[in-house]
Amino acid sequence: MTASDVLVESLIEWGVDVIFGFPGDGINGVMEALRTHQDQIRFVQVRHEEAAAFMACGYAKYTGKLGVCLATSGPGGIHLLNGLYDAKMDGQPVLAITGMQFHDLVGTYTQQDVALDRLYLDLATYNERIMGPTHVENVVDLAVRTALSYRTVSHITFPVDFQEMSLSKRQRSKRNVPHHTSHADANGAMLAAREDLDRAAEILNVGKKVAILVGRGALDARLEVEQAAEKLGAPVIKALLGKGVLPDDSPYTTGGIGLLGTKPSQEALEECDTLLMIGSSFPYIEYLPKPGDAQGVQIDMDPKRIGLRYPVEVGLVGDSRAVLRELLPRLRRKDNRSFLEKAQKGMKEWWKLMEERATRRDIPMKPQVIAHELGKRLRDDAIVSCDSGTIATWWARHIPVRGNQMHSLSGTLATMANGLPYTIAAQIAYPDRQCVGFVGDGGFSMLMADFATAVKYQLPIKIVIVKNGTLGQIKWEQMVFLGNPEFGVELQPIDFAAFAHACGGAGFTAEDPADCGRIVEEFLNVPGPAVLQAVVDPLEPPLPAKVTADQAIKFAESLARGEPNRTKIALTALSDKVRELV
Ligand SMILES: Cc1cc2nc3c(=O)[nH]c(=O)nc-3n(C[C@H](O)[C@H](O)[C@H](O)COP(=O)(O)OP(=O)(O)OC[C@H]3O[C@@H](n4cnc5c(N)ncnc54)[C@H](O)[C@@H]3O)c2cc1C
Ligand SMILES: Cc1ncc(C[n+]2csc(CCOP(=O)(O)OP(=O)(O)O)c2C)c(N)n1
Ligand SMILES: [Mg+2]
Repeated sequence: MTASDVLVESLIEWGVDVIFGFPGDGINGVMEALRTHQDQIRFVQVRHEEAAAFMACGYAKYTGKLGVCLATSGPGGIHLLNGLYDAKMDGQPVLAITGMQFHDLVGTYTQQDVALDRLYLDLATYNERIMGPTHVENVVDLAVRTALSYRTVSHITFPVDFQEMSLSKRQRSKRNVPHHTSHADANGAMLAAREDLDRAAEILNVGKKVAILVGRGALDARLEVEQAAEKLGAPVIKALLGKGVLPDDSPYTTGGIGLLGTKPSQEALEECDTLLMIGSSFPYIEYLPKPGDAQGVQIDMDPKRIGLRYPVEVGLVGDSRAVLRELLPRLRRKDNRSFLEKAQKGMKEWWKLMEERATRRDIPMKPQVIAHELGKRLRDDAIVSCDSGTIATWWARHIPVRGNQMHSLSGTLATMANGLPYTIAAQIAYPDRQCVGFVGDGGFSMLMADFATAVKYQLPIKIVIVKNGTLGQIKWEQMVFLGNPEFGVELQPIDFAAFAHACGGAGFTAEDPADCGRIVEEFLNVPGPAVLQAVVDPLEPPLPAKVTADQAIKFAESLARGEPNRTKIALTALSDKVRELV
């Protein structure tokens, strides 16, 4: 038995059945153990290690289980970094396994001699270098347990000569008793103190206009959130990673908040006298009530995060569902429903506005049209992964959550390029669910080679690429936040449908709103992996629900200072809401 066998068998005992990675001479000992255990653990070979790390993160997000990725020494381990930071910042349990040079050549300027454990110091909560074959078992157990219990990233780096060393050849140190660690599950049952629950209930019962802000920490508490909203007559505002907490046809939710949020969400937060935050670290604090304007209660599993974004009166530490179950019997049903009713009325108008924007017949097609045509055709079990860009706005607003769909993107890191790998990971975790990516032309092209991975493993993923020929989000930021003309954002066009064909998948193109729905239908029903490029108007601005005077002034300045597309933008944007302000 080799040290790598110990590693792989420990992972199998922890219930790991898939590893995303890319081989190399620094990790070939582990590759051999994966080869000999392939009936119990699947190795998914990617085309770029960054994609493997995103896949591990997406896998963790959609299953709640540990995601595992693997890379060789030096460059391989370096490539993993962005995806691993995505996992760390969105609180996902991921284990990274990397190779290292021969243990007695480390630190000698030998080839690929990168001290990955030192490189990962800021990243990994558990971060160890294997010191010999008998070290493996202890290190793997603690790495896995740390990632799972702290919902974070662990890293093991493994000198290549140790990887293939036989256990019997190596003497165990005197104090290392064999098999002294364990894989026993240990799910924390942290629950808020009774007096804190009583105080929280008091605040919520007194409040006249209670707003609830939910995030990804409430994804498993849909029923309890609904019950709290019903009792408190409170609109439920969803931070982006909490998009799936309530379906968008729930009478309680006002949808998203922030730049890509809804007007009723913003108004509810502006007007509430009491705020209940459940499993959210929503970072745009300018959208929260002004400190002191509302009484605050916060439920969060992580005690460090209580009072992080809003000065709450009471913090309830624990799992959202467990805490809400304790809190609900303490809440009285409010007779006055006017705050919720106002939000519901606002949402009727909001959905009407969204429908108007998404059913326009202009050519070039508006990006909202493709989101809308896709959203209404998705199955109730769809898993939708988005990327960073203006696509996030179209997805947030025009792809409503239905049934038991799951939706995610890179939230706190807000990186591009995760959409495709997340979709691949979702399809591997759930072979029978509909797995769809909604990405930009910039983000997709960063890791597009991994579309071939979907073809290789016959994963019927569906990737919608919103092709606007530009890094749209940045273009608008240059104009609206800084008042500058766009610069450095144009993209050399790629025919993504032809690319999909070249990889062995199916490729579709939609350009005209008149047949967009039919093409989306055909695309979703094609059996294997497919790409649909939707050619859209690059000049459609992702407008905030309420445009501020400063944004409007900056926007006007950018046009005046020589924005190259100013005439066309004036025609597009000025015909829209911005005209009122510029
Ligand atoms: C292009 C782009 C634009 C964006 N624009 C917006 C925007 O306009 N609006 C927006 O909302 N977001 C936006 N985001 C995302 C944003 O950056 C944040 O990632 C997101 O708002 C955070 O959502 P969250 O609060 O659900 O998750 P997090 O910030 O990750 O917070 C989750 C919280 O839940 C806690 N938790 C976890 N599990 C549990 C549990 N079981 N029980 C209790 N607590 C738990 C965690 O400790 C954490 O405090 C954007 C992202 C991109 C890429
Ligand atoms: C790795 C990375 N690089 C740069 C950025 C900054 N950024 C955010 S959105 C964006 C543009 C995305 O362009 P595209 O994928 O085409 O989507 P669009 O905005 O056009 O819809 C950029 C460059 C980022 N978030 N991540
Ligand atoms: Mg783009």
